[in-house]
Amino acid sequence: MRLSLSGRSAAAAVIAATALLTTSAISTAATGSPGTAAPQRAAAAPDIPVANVKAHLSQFQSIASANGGNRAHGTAGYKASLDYVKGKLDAAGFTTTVQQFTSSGRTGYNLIADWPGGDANQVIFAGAHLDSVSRGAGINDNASGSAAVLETALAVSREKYKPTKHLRFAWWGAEELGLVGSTYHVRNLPAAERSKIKGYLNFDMIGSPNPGYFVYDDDPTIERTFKAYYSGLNIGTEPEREGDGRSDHAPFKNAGVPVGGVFTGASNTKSAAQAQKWGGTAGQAFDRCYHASCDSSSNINNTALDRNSDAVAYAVWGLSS
Ligand code: DTR
Ligand code: CA
Ligand code: ZN
Ligand code: ZN
Repeated sequence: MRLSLSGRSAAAAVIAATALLTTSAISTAATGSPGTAAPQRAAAAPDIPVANVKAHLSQFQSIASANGGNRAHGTAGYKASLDYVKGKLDAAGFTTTVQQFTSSGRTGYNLIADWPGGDANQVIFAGAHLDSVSRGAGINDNASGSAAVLETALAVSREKYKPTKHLRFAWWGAEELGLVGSTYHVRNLPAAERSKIKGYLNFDMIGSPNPGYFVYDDDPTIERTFKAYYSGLNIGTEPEREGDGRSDHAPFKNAGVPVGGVFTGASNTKSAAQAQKWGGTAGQAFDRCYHASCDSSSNINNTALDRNSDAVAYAVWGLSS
């Protein structure tokens, strides 16, 4: 079913129907046998206000500007970013845990936030790395993913959402040093806890200034969820190829956890065909400020950020209801 961009009620119908299909599919994928319970009507995800996401980006930019221009692992800018996110989540009723580790002789931190309730044996987990490179503020890479996951978690609280599955969110440290924080987390999960994670959703660079719309082609159920969302917007997507294994979903995938996510592109160049499909500028990088000092507040495409923030919520609701 193809929808125009308008027609929110029609989109809501697609979302509810797709989530219903997706929910039963993921329970099949997780258990290896058809789900026995009658599929319930999935709750439709709320719109994530892009203004709220942008406000988080502005906070992350201010934090970088006040701390030597970056939010890199082991710096005051990183710890201030983590404290900002934790403060919002604590106030919204999440159970937060700060997980400490050492990398390159410096202390690193992961922030894990659990939304109370839901089946503890079926966890839907969404994450983003919170650290930047030392060269800059890291607004697209990866304040964009961090802010979208934060605002989705806050929407869960605002909606007083009661999902069937348990919801967990994470903001990873030291991704730029080699997926250090997420690897530390997965390695320290008992196997019994790891097997409860029915999906890990990763969001790393989701607001690139010359955006593409890429969907991770790892777990098919999660991939179908994101593709259904974009088809509801009449946006064609492509499989994410630029970075297979180059972000925080990799340790989860290597441990046998179903993973997925969306991505708007880094230093690869947008082709003429992609520009035809998605707009933007052919022959230029998706993000010409990748890992550069110009990855600041102006290095974001608001439409892509809005669409992908809503994609985070769509997948979190669709896979957990
Ligand atoms: N690892 C990210 C950038 C990156 C490059 N390719 C992909 C593909 C999917 C997600 C992220 C990425 C970083 O530099 O933080
Ligand atoms: Ca939105
Ligand atoms: Zn990076
Ligand atoms: Zn990144």
